[in-house]
Amino acid sequence: MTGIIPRPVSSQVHEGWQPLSEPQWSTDTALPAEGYRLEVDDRGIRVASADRAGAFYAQQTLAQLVIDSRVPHTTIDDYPRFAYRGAMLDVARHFFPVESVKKYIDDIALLKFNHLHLHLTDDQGWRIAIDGWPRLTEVGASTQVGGGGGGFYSQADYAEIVAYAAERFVTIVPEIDMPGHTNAAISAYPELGDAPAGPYEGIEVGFSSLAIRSEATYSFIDDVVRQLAAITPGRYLHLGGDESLATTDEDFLFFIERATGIAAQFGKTIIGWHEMGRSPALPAGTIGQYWNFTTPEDAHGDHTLSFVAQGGAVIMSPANVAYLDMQYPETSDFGLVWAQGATSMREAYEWDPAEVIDGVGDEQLLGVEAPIWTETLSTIDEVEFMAFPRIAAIAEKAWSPAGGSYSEFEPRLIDFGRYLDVLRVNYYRTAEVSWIR
Ligand code: TNX
Repeated sequence: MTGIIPRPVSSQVHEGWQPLSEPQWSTDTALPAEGYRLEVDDRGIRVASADRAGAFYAQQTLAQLVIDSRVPHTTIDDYPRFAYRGAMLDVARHFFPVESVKKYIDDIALLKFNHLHLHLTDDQGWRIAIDGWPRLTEVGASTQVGGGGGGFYSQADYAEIVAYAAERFVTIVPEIDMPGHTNAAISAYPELGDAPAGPYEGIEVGFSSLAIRSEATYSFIDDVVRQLAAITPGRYLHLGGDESLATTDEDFLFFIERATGIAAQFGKTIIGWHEMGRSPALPAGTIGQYWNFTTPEDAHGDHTLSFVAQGGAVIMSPANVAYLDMQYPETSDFGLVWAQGATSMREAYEWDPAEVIDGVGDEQLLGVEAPIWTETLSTIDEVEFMAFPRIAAIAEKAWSPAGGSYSEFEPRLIDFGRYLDVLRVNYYRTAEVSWIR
């Protein structure tokens, strides 16, 4: 068992230690995509992988094995369970400058995540410049939760983030949330909305809707999605679709068919929050992102199965275990508790993505994603504080084989804490973990 945190534990026996030296790299196309073999013995350090991502992950593992410039003798065969291993950062509720996003990319790359989903728009802010729609940034980007100004990315900023991520084998997945969560866009261009909107800096959800029966809405979506597709080399575009409580059912279905139809023309695979699966008219292959609980309530499971029935797959983000903005069990100054209360380290670890929804097993799963929403988080330090260490549990769900045990995971977590200390990544020293061994 290697796991997402590879540091050796006492149950593993090592014959010896090697001084850290330049590994010998080789390509072995028989190895799985993104996988690697790392061997350390008397002869030195050898890495084989089928692709460059695998070599990068071997390097991440190796860095975590080093103690006092030495590496334990070991053989590690490692490869991912899922192709899509995501983290999500909400840059709409609070704006995070480019440098902060880069820091988070570094952070998630430690855990072999390969996608960063950027939640770019919401009621409280519009964060990406769109040519021809200057008020989106002049007005729509000027707000955030609690006030204090907002911010946005120019398309050049966005390209810089995309390039930085690519160097770490992370693909950016941009999200424009619609038809709800659109107050910022409507405050910039009132004709886009069903009701007039002013700036909003609170944390309620579900009160805004684009004007569903107006053609202007669809020219807007066409412009936004075309420009975003052009600056996004990755395969996916996320179109939201969650919590559209201010849109009637009939309008929602009409809207989803139109909006996804527009986006599909730009050659991207669409991702939507699982409510989008209410529509029976999704472009083939559309991916559903499930956010309800590990025991699905009401029709949430059925809406998710609808993506599978329409030729797509599922990304698992059950809020009660994978939402990193949920509080830890001891009180913390940050975070929310709506998803069945606080989430312990153990709870974040003890679930299986293939056992959440009947009919959504490994075959139907594209992967797993750990979102962090930022209503209560305004700096990257605070984001790290909530995300780490629980994000390591979700990374392990995404990367490692099913069936790991928490008692085996916890000692590795303690080692990981030391590694985070060295790298100056902030994390919450939850009392559940005995950080000093
Ligand atoms: C739910 S579940 C949201 C977000 C909030 C988050 C806070 C879902 C797709 N959306 O709008 O920020 O809860 O935890």
